[in-house]
Amino acid sequence: MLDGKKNRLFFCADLNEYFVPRKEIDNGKFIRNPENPSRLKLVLNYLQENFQVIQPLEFGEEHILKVHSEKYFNYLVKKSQEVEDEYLPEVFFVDQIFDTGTPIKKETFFAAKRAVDIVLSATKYAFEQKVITYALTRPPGHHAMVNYGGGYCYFNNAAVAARYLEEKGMRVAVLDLDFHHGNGTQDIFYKDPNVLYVSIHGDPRKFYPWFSGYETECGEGNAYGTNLNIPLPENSDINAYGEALKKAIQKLKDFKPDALMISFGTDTHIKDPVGRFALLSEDYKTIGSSISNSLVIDYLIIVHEGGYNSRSNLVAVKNFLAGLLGE
Ligand code: SP5
Ligand code: ZN
Repeated sequence: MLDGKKNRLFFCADLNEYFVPRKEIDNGKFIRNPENPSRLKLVLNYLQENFQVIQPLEFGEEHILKVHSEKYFNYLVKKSQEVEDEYLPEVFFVDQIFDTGTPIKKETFFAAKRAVDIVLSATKYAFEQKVITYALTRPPGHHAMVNYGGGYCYFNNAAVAARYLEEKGMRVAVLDLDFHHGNGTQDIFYKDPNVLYVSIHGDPRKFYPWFSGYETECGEGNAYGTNLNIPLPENSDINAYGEALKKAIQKLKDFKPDALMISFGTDTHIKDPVGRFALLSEDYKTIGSSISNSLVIDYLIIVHEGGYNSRSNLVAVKNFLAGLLGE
Protein backbone atom coordinates (compact mmCIF):
# COMPACT_ATOMS: atom_id res chain seq x y z
CA MET A 1 0.00 0.00 0.00
CA LEU A 2 2.73 2.46 0.89
CA ASP A 3 6.06 2.52 -0.90
CA GLY A 4 9.40 2.75 0.84
CA LYS A 5 9.15 2.16 4.55
CA LYS A 6 6.47 -0.39 3.99
CA ASN A 7 4.66 -2.21 6.72
CA ARG A 8 5.76 -0.03 9.56
CA LEU A 9 3.24 1.53 11.81
CA PHE A 10 3.69 4.33 14.33
CA PHE A 11 1.14 5.32 16.93
CA CYS A 12 0.25 8.39 18.94
CA ALA A 13 -1.89 7.85 22.03
CA ASP A 14 -3.47 9.46 25.05
CA LEU A 15 -6.52 8.01 26.77
CA ASN A 16 -7.21 11.17 28.80
CA GLU A 17 -7.81 9.05 31.87
CA TYR A 18 -8.88 12.01 34.03
CA PHE A 19 -11.99 12.40 31.86
CA VAL A 20 -14.68 9.88 32.80
CA PRO A 21 -18.26 10.61 31.69
CA ARG A 22 -20.59 8.93 34.17
CA LYS A 23 -24.12 9.04 32.84
CA GLU A 24 -26.13 8.72 29.67
CA ILE A 25 -29.88 8.73 29.10
CA ASP A 26 -30.90 5.79 26.90
CA ASN A 27 -34.56 5.23 26.14
CA GLY A 28 -35.57 7.59 28.94
CA LYS A 29 -33.44 5.85 31.58
CA PHE A 30 -30.14 6.81 33.13
CA ILE A 31 -27.46 4.23 32.34
CA ARG A 32 -23.72 4.09 32.97
CA ASN A 33 -21.86 5.84 30.15
CA PRO A 34 -19.79 3.20 28.26
CA GLU A 35 -17.26 5.69 26.88
CA ASN A 36 -14.49 5.44 29.49
CA PRO A 37 -10.69 5.16 29.42
CA SER A 38 -10.53 1.50 30.43
CA ARG A 39 -12.12 0.37 27.18
CA LEU A 40 -8.88 1.21 25.33
CA LYS A 41 -6.23 0.13 27.84
CA LEU A 42 -5.53 -3.28 26.28
CA VAL A 43 -5.25 -1.67 22.85
CA LEU A 44 -2.78 0.85 24.24
CA ASN A 45 -0.65 -1.91 25.79
CA TYR A 46 -0.67 -3.79 22.52
CA LEU A 47 0.46 -0.78 20.50
CA GLN A 48 3.16 0.04 23.06
CA GLU A 49 4.56 -3.47 22.90
CA ASN A 50 4.59 -3.72 19.12
CA PHE A 51 5.07 -0.35 17.51
CA GLN A 52 7.00 2.88 17.85
CA VAL A 53 5.50 5.87 19.55
CA ILE A 54 4.96 9.37 18.14
CA GLN A 55 5.32 12.13 20.72
CA PRO A 56 2.18 14.27 20.84
CA LEU A 57 2.46 17.89 19.73
CA GLU A 58 0.24 20.80 20.64
CA PHE A 59 -1.68 22.46 17.83
CA GLY A 60 -3.51 25.79 17.80
CA GLU A 61 -7.28 26.14 18.17
CA GLU A 62 -7.50 27.40 14.60
CA HIS A 63 -7.41 23.80 13.33
CA ILE A 64 -10.58 23.00 15.26
CA LEU A 65 -12.24 26.20 14.02
CA LYS A 66 -11.75 25.02 10.44
CA VAL A 67 -14.40 22.35 11.02
CA HIS A 68 -16.47 23.60 13.98
CA SER A 69 -18.34 26.87 14.38
CA GLU A 70 -17.08 29.48 16.81
CA LYS A 71 -20.45 29.31 18.50
CA TYR A 72 -20.03 25.60 19.31
CA PHE A 73 -16.35 25.94 20.22
CA ASN A 74 -17.08 28.78 22.65
CA TYR A 75 -20.03 26.90 24.09
CA LEU A 76 -17.80 23.95 24.95
CA VAL A 77 -15.15 26.19 26.54
CA LYS A 78 -17.69 28.07 28.62
CA LYS A 79 -19.84 25.10 29.64
CA SER A 80 -16.74 23.14 30.73
CA GLN A 81 -15.66 26.08 32.90
CA GLU A 82 -19.07 26.65 34.47
CA VAL A 83 -20.35 23.14 35.01
CA GLU A 84 -20.63 21.57 38.44
CA ASP A 85 -19.93 17.85 38.28
CA GLU A 86 -21.67 16.72 35.07
CA TYR A 87 -24.13 18.39 32.70
CA LEU A 88 -26.29 16.10 30.58
CA PRO A 89 -29.02 17.44 28.27
CA GLU A 90 -32.30 15.57 28.77
CA VAL A 91 -33.70 16.12 25.26
CA PHE A 92 -32.19 16.05 21.77
CA PHE A 93 -30.82 19.21 20.13
CA VAL A 94 -30.90 21.55 23.13
CA ASP A 95 -28.17 24.17 23.00
CA GLN A 96 -25.04 22.70 21.33
CA ILE A 97 -25.24 18.99 22.22
CA PHE A 98 -27.60 16.97 20.04
CA ASP A 99 -28.27 13.90 22.19
CA THR A 100 -28.56 12.68 25.77
CA GLY A 101 -25.39 10.60 25.98
CA THR A 102 -22.69 13.24 25.79
CA PRO A 103 -22.08 14.85 29.18
CA ILE A 104 -20.02 17.94 29.83
CA LYS A 105 -17.68 17.97 32.80
CA LYS A 106 -14.92 20.37 33.85
CA GLU A 107 -12.40 18.21 31.97
CA THR A 108 -14.40 17.94 28.73
CA PHE A 109 -12.89 20.79 26.74
CA PHE A 110 -9.34 19.90 27.72
CA ALA A 111 -9.80 16.20 26.86
CA ALA A 112 -11.54 16.96 23.57
CA LYS A 113 -8.76 19.39 22.60
CA ARG A 114 -6.11 16.83 23.56
CA ALA A 115 -7.80 14.13 21.45
CA VAL A 116 -7.58 16.47 18.45
CA ASP A 117 -3.89 17.05 19.17
CA ILE A 118 -3.25 13.29 19.26
CA VAL A 119 -4.90 12.78 15.89
CA LEU A 120 -3.18 15.82 14.36
CA SER A 121 0.18 14.58 15.67
CA ALA A 122 -0.39 11.17 14.04
CA THR A 123 -1.51 12.87 10.82
CA LYS A 124 1.44 15.25 10.63
CA TYR A 125 3.79 12.33 11.22
CA ALA A 126 2.15 10.21 8.50
CA PHE A 127 2.37 13.15 6.13
CA GLU A 128 6.02 13.91 6.83
CA GLN A 129 7.36 10.36 7.16
CA LYS A 130 5.09 8.53 4.74
CA VAL A 131 4.33 5.80 7.27
CA ILE A 132 1.02 4.41 8.44
CA THR A 133 -0.04 5.93 11.75
CA TYR A 134 -2.59 5.00 14.40
CA ALA A 135 -4.19 7.60 16.63
CA LEU A 136 -5.52 6.00 19.80
CA THR A 137 -7.43 8.49 21.87
CA ARG A 138 -10.76 9.43 23.38
CA PRO A 139 -13.26 11.06 23.50
CA PRO A 140 -14.07 9.87 19.99
CA GLY A 141 -15.03 12.30 17.24
CA HIS A 142 -17.09 11.14 14.28
CA HIS A 143 -20.51 12.20 15.62
CA ALA A 144 -19.41 15.80 16.30
CA MET A 145 -20.96 18.15 13.74
CA VAL A 146 -20.04 21.69 12.68
CA ASN A 147 -22.41 23.08 15.31
CA TYR A 148 -23.07 20.26 17.76
CA GLY A 149 -21.45 17.61 19.90
CA GLY A 150 -23.12 14.22 20.43
CA GLY A 151 -22.59 10.44 20.50
CA TYR A 152 -19.80 10.75 23.14
CA CYS A 153 -18.01 13.10 20.68
CA TYR A 154 -17.09 16.76 21.22
CA PHE A 155 -14.60 17.70 18.50
CA ASN A 156 -14.42 15.70 15.30
CA ASN A 157 -10.83 14.44 15.54
CA ALA A 158 -10.72 12.74 12.14
CA ALA A 159 -12.38 15.67 10.40
CA VAL A 160 -9.91 18.20 11.83
CA ALA A 161 -7.10 15.99 10.55
CA ALA A 162 -8.75 15.49 7.14
CA ARG A 163 -9.03 19.24 6.75
CA TYR A 164 -5.38 19.65 7.80
CA LEU A 165 -4.40 17.34 4.92
CA GLU A 166 -6.86 19.01 2.55
CA GLU A 167 -5.14 22.32 3.24
CA LYS A 168 -1.87 20.75 2.23
CA GLY A 169 -3.42 20.17 -1.17
CA MET A 170 -4.45 16.56 -0.69
CA ARG A 171 -7.56 14.84 -1.94
CA VAL A 172 -8.72 13.11 1.21
CA ALA A 173 -11.01 10.15 1.78
CA VAL A 174 -12.50 9.19 5.13
CA LEU A 175 -13.58 5.57 5.46
CA ASP A 176 -15.77 5.22 8.54
CA LEU A 177 -15.96 1.66 9.89
CA ASP A 178 -17.54 2.39 13.28
CA PHE A 179 -20.87 0.61 13.87
CA HIS A 180 -22.60 4.00 13.97
CA HIS A 181 -22.95 6.41 11.11
CA GLY A 182 -20.48 9.31 11.43
CA ASN A 183 -23.08 12.01 11.03
CA GLY A 184 -20.57 14.63 12.17
CA THR A 185 -17.96 13.85 9.54
CA GLN A 186 -20.67 13.71 6.88
CA ASP A 187 -22.01 17.08 8.02
CA ILE A 188 -18.59 18.73 7.96
CA PHE A 189 -17.68 17.61 4.42
CA TYR A 190 -21.15 17.44 2.86
CA LYS A 191 -20.51 20.37 0.51
CA ASP A 192 -16.78 19.79 0.12
CA PRO A 193 -15.79 18.10 -3.17
CA ASN A 194 -12.17 17.51 -2.01
CA VAL A 195 -13.09 15.16 0.81
CA LEU A 196 -14.88 11.87 0.20
CA TYR A 197 -16.83 10.35 3.09
CA VAL A 198 -17.73 6.65 2.93
CA SER A 199 -19.41 4.86 5.82
CA ILE A 200 -20.60 1.31 6.57
CA HIS A 201 -22.91 1.27 9.59
CA GLY A 202 -26.02 -0.05 11.29
CA ASP A 203 -29.16 1.04 9.44
CA PRO A 204 -30.25 4.40 10.91
CA ARG A 205 -33.90 3.40 10.60
CA LYS A 206 -33.12 1.20 13.56
CA PHE A 207 -29.88 2.47 15.10
CA TYR A 208 -28.28 5.63 16.46
CA PRO A 209 -27.99 8.39 15.20
CA TRP A 210 -31.35 7.77 13.44
CA PHE A 211 -31.54 11.15 11.65
CA SER A 212 -28.55 10.56 9.37
CA GLY A 213 -26.80 7.73 7.52
CA TYR A 214 -29.29 6.97 4.72
CA GLU A 215 -28.23 5.93 1.19
CA THR A 216 -30.01 8.97 -0.23
CA GLU A 217 -27.47 11.31 1.42
CA CYS A 218 -24.90 11.78 -1.35
CA GLY A 219 -23.42 15.25 -0.81
CA GLU A 220 -24.53 18.65 -2.04
CA GLY A 221 -23.77 21.03 -4.90
CA ASN A 222 -20.45 20.28 -6.58
CA ALA A 223 -19.80 17.75 -3.79
CA TYR A 224 -22.70 15.56 -4.94
CA GLY A 225 -21.31 12.02 -5.16
CA THR A 226 -18.61 12.54 -2.52
CA ASN A 227 -20.70 11.05 0.30
CA LEU A 228 -21.57 7.36 0.37
CA ASN A 229 -23.60 5.67 3.09
CA ILE A 230 -23.86 1.89 3.19
CA PRO A 231 -26.31 0.93 5.94
CA LEU A 232 -26.53 -2.72 6.99
CA PRO A 233 -29.13 -4.60 9.03
CA GLU A 234 -28.80 -5.85 12.59
CA ASN A 235 -26.58 -8.93 13.01
CA SER A 236 -24.73 -8.39 9.74
CA ASP A 237 -21.78 -10.78 9.53
CA ILE A 238 -18.63 -10.76 7.42
CA ASN A 239 -20.55 -11.87 4.33
CA ALA A 240 -22.79 -8.82 4.28
CA TYR A 241 -19.97 -6.66 5.61
CA GLY A 242 -17.52 -7.87 2.96
CA GLU A 243 -19.97 -6.96 0.20
CA ALA A 244 -20.40 -3.49 1.68
CA LEU A 245 -16.64 -3.12 1.98
CA LYS A 246 -16.23 -3.98 -1.70
CA LYS A 247 -18.59 -1.14 -2.64
CA ALA A 248 -16.81 1.21 -0.27
CA ILE A 249 -13.41 0.33 -1.72
CA GLN A 250 -14.64 0.80 -5.29
CA LYS A 251 -15.85 4.28 -4.37
CA LEU A 252 -12.49 5.07 -2.79
CA LYS A 253 -10.66 3.85 -5.89
CA ASP A 254 -12.78 5.98 -8.20
CA PHE A 255 -12.10 9.07 -6.08
CA LYS A 256 -8.32 8.52 -6.22
CA PRO A 257 -7.45 10.09 -2.88
CA ASP A 258 -3.91 11.05 -1.89
CA ALA A 259 -4.66 10.41 1.76
CA LEU A 260 -6.98 8.01 3.55
CA MET A 261 -8.24 8.40 7.09
CA ILE A 262 -9.96 5.37 8.58
CA SER A 263 -12.40 6.16 11.37
CA PHE A 264 -11.98 2.81 13.04
CA GLY A 265 -14.68 1.92 15.54
CA THR A 266 -14.49 -1.57 17.01
CA ASP A 267 -18.14 -1.57 18.11
CA THR A 268 -18.86 -3.75 15.04
CA HIS A 269 -17.55 -6.79 16.97
CA ILE A 270 -20.14 -9.41 17.97
CA LYS A 271 -19.23 -8.98 21.66
CA ASP A 272 -19.56 -5.20 21.68
CA PRO A 273 -22.27 -4.13 24.15
CA VAL A 274 -23.42 -1.12 22.09
CA GLY A 275 -23.10 -2.11 18.39
CA ARG A 276 -25.30 -4.80 16.83
CA PHE A 277 -23.22 -6.40 14.08
CA ALA A 278 -21.83 -9.93 14.22
CA LEU A 279 -18.22 -9.56 13.14
CA LEU A 280 -15.89 -12.17 14.63
CA SER A 281 -12.33 -11.55 15.77
CA GLU A 282 -10.74 -13.11 12.66
CA ASP A 283 -12.93 -11.01 10.34
CA TYR A 284 -10.92 -7.91 11.13
CA LYS A 285 -7.90 -9.44 9.45
CA THR A 286 -9.95 -9.94 6.29
CA ILE A 287 -11.13 -6.33 6.47
CA GLY A 288 -7.60 -5.02 6.96
CA SER A 289 -6.12 -7.04 4.13
CA SER A 290 -8.99 -6.19 1.73
CA ILE A 291 -8.20 -2.53 2.26
CA SER A 292 -4.45 -2.77 1.84
CA ASN A 293 -4.64 -5.18 -1.12
CA SER A 294 -6.93 -2.98 -3.15
CA LEU A 295 -5.77 0.58 -2.53
CA VAL A 296 -2.66 2.50 -3.47
CA ILE A 297 -2.44 5.56 -1.29
CA ASP A 298 0.39 7.82 -0.17
CA TYR A 299 -0.84 8.56 3.34
CA LEU A 300 -2.85 6.45 5.73
CA ILE A 301 -4.02 7.43 9.21
CA ILE A 302 -6.21 5.25 11.41
CA VAL A 303 -8.25 7.05 14.04
CA HIS A 304 -9.90 5.10 16.82
CA GLU A 305 -13.61 5.90 17.35
CA GLY A 306 -16.07 3.67 19.28
CA GLY A 307 -15.71 0.17 20.77
CA TYR A 308 -16.92 -0.57 24.30
CA ASN A 309 -15.60 -4.01 25.19
CA SER A 310 -11.91 -3.84 26.00
CA ARG A 311 -11.12 -7.43 24.93
CA SER A 312 -12.93 -7.27 21.61
CA ASN A 313 -11.33 -3.88 21.01
CA LEU A 314 -7.92 -5.48 21.46
CA VAL A 315 -8.48 -8.39 19.06
CA ALA A 316 -10.20 -6.17 16.50
CA VAL A 317 -7.26 -3.73 16.42
CA LYS A 318 -4.66 -6.49 16.47
CA ASN A 319 -6.24 -8.46 13.64
CA PHE A 320 -7.12 -5.39 11.59
CA LEU A 321 -3.51 -4.20 11.72
CA ALA A 322 -2.21 -7.69 10.94
CA GLY A 323 -4.39 -7.72 7.81
CA LEU A 324 -3.49 -4.18 6.87
CA LEU A 325 0.25 -4.67 7.33
CA GLY A 326 0.16 -8.00 5.54
CA GLU A 327 1.27 -10.16 8.45
C1 SP5 B 1 -18.48 6.93 18.98
C2 SP5 B 1 -19.69 6.06 19.19
O1 SP5 B 1 -19.60 4.85 18.98
N1 SP5 B 1 -20.80 6.65 19.67
C3 SP5 B 1 -21.97 5.88 19.85
C4 SP5 B 1 -23.07 6.62 20.51
C5 SP5 B 1 -24.27 5.76 20.67
N2 SP5 B 1 -25.05 6.22 21.75
C6 SP5 B 1 -26.43 5.88 21.81
C7 SP5 B 1 -26.66 4.42 21.87
C8 SP5 B 1 -28.12 4.16 22.14
C9 SP5 B 1 -28.34 2.69 22.08
N3 SP5 B 1 -29.63 2.37 22.54
C10 SP5 B 1 -29.88 0.97 22.50
C11 SP5 B 1 -31.22 0.69 23.03
C12 SP5 B 1 -31.21 -0.60 23.77
N4 SP5 B 1 -31.67 -0.42 25.10
ZN1 ZN C 1 -19.98 3.69 17.36
